[in-house]
Amino acid sequence: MAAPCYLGWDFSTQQLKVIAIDEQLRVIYEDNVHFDKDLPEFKTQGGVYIHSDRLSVTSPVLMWVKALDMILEKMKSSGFNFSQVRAMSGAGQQHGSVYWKKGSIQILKNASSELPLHQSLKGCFSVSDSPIWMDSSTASQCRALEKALGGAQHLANVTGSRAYERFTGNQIAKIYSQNPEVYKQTERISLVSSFAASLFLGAYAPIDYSDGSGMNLLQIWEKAWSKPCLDACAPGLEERLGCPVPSHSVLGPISPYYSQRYGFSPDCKIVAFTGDNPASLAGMRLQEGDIAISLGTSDTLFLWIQEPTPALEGHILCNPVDSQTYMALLCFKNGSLMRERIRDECASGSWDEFSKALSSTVAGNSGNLVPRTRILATGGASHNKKILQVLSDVFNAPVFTIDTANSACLGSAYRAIHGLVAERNVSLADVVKLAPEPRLAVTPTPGAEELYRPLLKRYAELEQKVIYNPASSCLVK
Ligand code: XUL
Repeated sequence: MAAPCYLGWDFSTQQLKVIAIDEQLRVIYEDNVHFDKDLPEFKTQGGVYIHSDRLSVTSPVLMWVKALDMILEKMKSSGFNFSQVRAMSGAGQQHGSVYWKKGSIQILKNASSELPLHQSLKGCFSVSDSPIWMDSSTASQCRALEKALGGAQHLANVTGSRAYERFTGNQIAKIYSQNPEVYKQTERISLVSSFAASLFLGAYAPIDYSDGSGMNLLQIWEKAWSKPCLDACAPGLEERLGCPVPSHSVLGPISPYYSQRYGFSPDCKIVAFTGDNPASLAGMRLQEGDIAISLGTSDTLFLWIQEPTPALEGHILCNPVDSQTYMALLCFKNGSLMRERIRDECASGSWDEFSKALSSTVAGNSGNLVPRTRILATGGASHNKKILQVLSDVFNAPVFTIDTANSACLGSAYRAIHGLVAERNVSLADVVKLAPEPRLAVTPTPGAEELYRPLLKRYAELEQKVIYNPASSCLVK
């Protein structure tokens, strides 16, 4: 019998990625489908459509299904042995939502293994273009939600965040108010993560606590939907969302579609999918006291936290690997776009020039933004040592990287293993003991601290200016 393996998926903004690991946690397979390049028929840019108001941003939901068909075919033609897969989990870009039309559950359940999935599912979505995390078109819904909950701080106390435009409750409220008929025809609303799990399960997958915390709808302490929030967004929302579940839940076996079409074992388990940032927390094996920084399409900073106090900035999410604790998250929406723009404008489009310019710039911003602790870096730009050096100087802490830049994918594969044993009180840390330790990449430049400290105040002022200047799209939190 072939050695068991575990799959981790990442339905991210620009591509679909997969990783397979063996029982020793070694990566034995990696693949991806790039939406713009491999599925040009959808005509996306960076995997998305930016609409004429410049605020609405969506992705075609069928593109995600077709990408799954394509990546599975790629795996099959490269001889990947699907029968080895014991369990899988996955990640999705956070906040995005998928609207299943009435009756779709039957189509999902009975999809013919003779056909690629996207052909069977093409009539299943009441909203063909899913709003995603880059959308910022729901300012009026945000104001209404905060008002209904007695203010921004009160909403944050309940759900972990004040109202944010990309958060799913506000997106649902917009769809309901603009097109109540479409909402009425919708029997189920999934997050990108639970939508992806549904494709494998052949049934509607529940939303997990951790990704569910990015909706402005979940009471993060009680881990149940907040009735006042649901009522403020749209009628009949609770039945359209289903019950949220712990992130480590085993949702069931894989749908027969995959056994018949690709040769998966009918026993292969689907562990709840979660958001990409929560999955990265698992992939980076974050411990209390560590700070993780992910340099991707968005730049995010997150930490494991025991007793959070929700504030008006940033987000508190349920922890994806330990239901008793939380994770704090800060998100800067235009991370890689900003870096690419600076590279193009100031470094003739070359990363080498960009790195040279960085290293010739005198360090200057000793943060003390955070206590000195390990920083773990991941995401595309974490390959660039000069960028890591700036991080190390700003935070005045050593920066470590892990072997893969795909921490959400790897974390999903770890979570697949964890899901099989979590009920026996085995922690994720126990499961991933064998994984290679993060590697020290850079340490702070001596003297950097004194240089950076005075810049903090100026940075905060500039940040406020940019955030409150609607004409600027440089930095949007
Ligand atoms: C987090 C956020 C982004 C997306 C990117 O709040 O909006 O990091 O998860 O996929």
